[in-house]
Amino acid sequence: ELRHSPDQLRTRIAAELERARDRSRRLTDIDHDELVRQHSPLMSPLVWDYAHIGSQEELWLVRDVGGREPVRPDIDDIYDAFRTKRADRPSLPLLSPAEARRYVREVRDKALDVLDRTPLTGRRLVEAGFAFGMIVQHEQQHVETMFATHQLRVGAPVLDAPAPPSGSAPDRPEVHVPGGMFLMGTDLEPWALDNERPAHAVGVEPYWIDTDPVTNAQYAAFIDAGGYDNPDWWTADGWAYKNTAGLVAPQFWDEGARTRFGHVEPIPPDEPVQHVCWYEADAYARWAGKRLPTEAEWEMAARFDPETGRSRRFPWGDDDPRPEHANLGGTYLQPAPVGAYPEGTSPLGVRGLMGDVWEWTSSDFTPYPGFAMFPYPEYSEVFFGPEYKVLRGGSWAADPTAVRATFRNWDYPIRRQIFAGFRCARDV
Ligand code: AVJ
Ligand code: FE
Repeated sequence: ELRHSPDQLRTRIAAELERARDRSRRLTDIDHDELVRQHSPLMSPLVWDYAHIGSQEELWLVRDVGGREPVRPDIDDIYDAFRTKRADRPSLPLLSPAEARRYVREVRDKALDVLDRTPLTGRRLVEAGFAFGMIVQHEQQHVETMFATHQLRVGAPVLDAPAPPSGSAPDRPEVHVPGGMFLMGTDLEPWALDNERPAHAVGVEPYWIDTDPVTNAQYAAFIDAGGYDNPDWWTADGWAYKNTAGLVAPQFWDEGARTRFGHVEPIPPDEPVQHVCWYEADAYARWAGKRLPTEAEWEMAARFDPETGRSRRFPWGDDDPRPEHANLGGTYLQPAPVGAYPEGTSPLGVRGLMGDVWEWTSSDFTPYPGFAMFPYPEYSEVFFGPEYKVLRGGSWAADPTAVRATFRNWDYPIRRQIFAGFRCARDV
């Protein structure tokens, strides 16, 4: 559960570091040219992500927690995400794939040695191993970013996966949530990031929320009804962006088929739609006579237990995610059809909240009351404001260690290459 002895915690951290590395190795175990090429100006070359993972681990675990000598102080700037934007990273003097592999290995050996010698006994975040958890999550977040790069890559497929489990129709299309007070955010999750803290009571008006995320078939009905040609459904910014970018359907759809990791295939009707930007999600919702949920509404639907009045860690309870709970961890390389994870249903009866697709909310990314930046302002504080929208729940590509029902992701409303979809809500 949430409490471990220092030795259990140390074992768990070492295992999670190794699991994260297995995943990032899998996505970088490809030809040299594919690693150094820029597959899209929206993304870094994969070899940048890989060495950046090592560089952050060096900074936080080797230097900061361990107090050790720097391994490669000469490359700090190259792998500083704030210094060079993604489009310009190919022109940096990057480590070669062989050098990057050697570097991340060397850093990992030192980080594991630091882990062995760190007490992990205190109750303060740092002493309780937060920095290790932050670095595990950081690598897993870049694994998801590398999945997005792979999806944008053109050429023969290099990734394959089994088919996801089958789905089931919902009993009812929407769930009524009575509203009231609930506890949003967390003080208890040991690996929760600064923007998820602190826990605070929030009052929510009664609302309806969709039982499932919006499916490909539902989204196709919006397209067929001329949704992309009718400005009534779009905000002014959304309509302008749609026209400039020439949007006519979700990214990677073409003539009733879609391309997924190099495979051209039929579009599964019952799967949550993905690769839509916030503007498209918002327009669909208006066409459907609904709206996007606020992040408080999303979190209440995911966590609130009406019998106890308590907020759970996850829709299914307080257990860490297991494979039967949600489509997480990149197993299937796609969302599962809605209703494929009955054990992940929330107490209110809302399905598919964790995994499958990140869900756009109507909310801007802003700090909770009592927010305290930790451990550095560039993690989330510098992003607060109206230009980013919050996404919840995690995608099929997100690792279970890197999502919680309190986890807040954020991105620009034009972003489409992320594995994002949405569900709708409406007032009572
Ligand atoms: C939380 C997913 C928005 O990818 O920009 C990675 C995570 N922060 N490296 C991002 C992150 C630093 C971040 N998101
Ligand atoms: Fe990063």
